Amino acid sequence: MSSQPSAKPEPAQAALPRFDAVVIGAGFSGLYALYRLRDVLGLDVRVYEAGDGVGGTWYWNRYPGARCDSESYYYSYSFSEELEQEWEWTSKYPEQPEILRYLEHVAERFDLRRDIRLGTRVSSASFDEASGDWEVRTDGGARVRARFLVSAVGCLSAANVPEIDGLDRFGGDWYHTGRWPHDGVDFAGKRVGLVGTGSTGIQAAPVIAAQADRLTVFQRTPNFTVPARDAPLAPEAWAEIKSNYREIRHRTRATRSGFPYIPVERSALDVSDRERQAIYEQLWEDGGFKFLWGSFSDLLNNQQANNTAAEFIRGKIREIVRDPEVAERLLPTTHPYGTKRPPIDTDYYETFNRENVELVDIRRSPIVEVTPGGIRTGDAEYPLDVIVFATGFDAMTGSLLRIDIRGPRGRSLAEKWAEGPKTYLGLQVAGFPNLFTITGPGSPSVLTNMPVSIEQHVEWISDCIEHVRRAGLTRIEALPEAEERWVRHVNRAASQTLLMQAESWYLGANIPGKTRVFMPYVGGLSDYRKICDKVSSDGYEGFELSA
Ligand code: N01
Repeated sequence: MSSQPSAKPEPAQAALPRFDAVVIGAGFSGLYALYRLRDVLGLDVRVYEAGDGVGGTWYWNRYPGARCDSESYYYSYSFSEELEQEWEWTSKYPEQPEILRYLEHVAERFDLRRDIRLGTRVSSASFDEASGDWEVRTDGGARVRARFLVSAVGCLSAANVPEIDGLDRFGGDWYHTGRWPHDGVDFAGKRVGLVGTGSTGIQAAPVIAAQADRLTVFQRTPNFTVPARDAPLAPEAWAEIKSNYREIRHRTRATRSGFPYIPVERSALDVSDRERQAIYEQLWEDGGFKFLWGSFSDLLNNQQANNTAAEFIRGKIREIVRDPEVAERLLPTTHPYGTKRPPIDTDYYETFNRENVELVDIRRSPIVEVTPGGIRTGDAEYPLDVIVFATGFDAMTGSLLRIDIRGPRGRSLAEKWAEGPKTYLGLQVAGFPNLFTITGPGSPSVLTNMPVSIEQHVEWISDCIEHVRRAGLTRIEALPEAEERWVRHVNRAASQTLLMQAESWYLGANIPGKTRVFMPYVGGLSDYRKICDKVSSDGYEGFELSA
């Protein structure tokens, strides 16, 4: 009689290695969560990171032109004054390699690496009611358990490669910008197709155009972009920043968006046309996000006010782009300015004055298929050697839902979020005890300068865990009614703005079939911080704490 080889029995949960907390991801948020939970609270923490290095977004997004579009001195951690004083950025908007070096430096400086397992993707996590622990499994087959599970997976990490017929038969090479080869891509002598004109495509196009033989940009939605005006940071500028860091950080925490700009209270409609034009001109010259956050207070909630900024940028496009037909194709008309995440650029519109650059309007004539030799739209076939997809991400929920997360009684997060994400404060999900989501949906996150939001979340979460432990408790879970209330509040806040008017990834509109729900909280980081602080000082109102 033959017998089947019996599968090796899995060890009982009690025999698994156990941590106080498992953190998923070692980017900006995971690194700080590890520091805070391990070095401040003294917990036993394990971090799993899918990449072969730390850095998260800045590990994966190595595409040409990748740089931060918040200014370096405030797109950084504030938790360590020593770190602030010893690190110097070379320019206003650092390039990806420099930001990655910064995060690697942080990992070294705070001796974080010893608790991070690189090249290890968390495949599932399930809550065990009997022990009150999460059991976490990795793609390599490891199993561990932990009292707390902290998601630091990032809001923009699950790459979105469009399903286009024939891509598997393409004879050249294709890449997604969020999964860029570490050795780079040599575009010299190549005919390159770039699909997507969001922040990424807008950063990449000028750099690729300067290297490639030809660049064809496939544009579905024309975008508004404002010049970054990158420049090296002179030693005097540094001295000034370093001596003012406390004030700068204080300001980032006090503003709606986490930028240190002094908030403006004026309406775009309260000034004369001449004055308004002068303000926009000055901000266009200064460059960067100040154009949105430092111009007028009502660009995102008053259509007429918004029109003034939109029309100013359209005027700039007409001025910069020499061919009027190309300029016309570049004019954004489908959404108000700032309702898709606004990019900033270096010579984006100027790129369309180059002889070797072509703009294809795929809204008018969509891509039909990828052929072995290029891309075919309804109108024509464009011969290509390389295709670059700058087509974004399954934002805010994608990276979390790619993990099979199950709460008590096996209910999955995917089921719970089938109609869109529901959270309490973007920090916890009812029905998933002891799971925390750093910059989760329902928090200001992507509408802000991310490191400021990340620090606020990590600090709130670690204070909360400390509170639970000090009280001799073991479990904290958002109450369904508190979650419902918060979800209603998030929706109401979004509906009072123009942000609902764009087909944006904030709404999930970029992913076919994704439920449309406005995911980030638009009420502003400063007020959100006060709400979170009040919840904790009221004894974690809206959460159930138990042993
Ligand atoms: O992605 P996006 P991204 N066929 O989703 C188009 C952050 N970021 O990678 O607008 C054809 O914004 C899509 O068209 P449409 C930042 O938060 C930060 O550029 O949906 N085209 C759009 O043009 C940013 O917002 C930095 O009609 C398709 C583009 O691809 C976020 O990352 C730098 C398509 C995608 O734009 C994502 O930006 C860069 C299809 N099937 C990015 N699907 C910093 O510096 C999508 N598109 C910090």
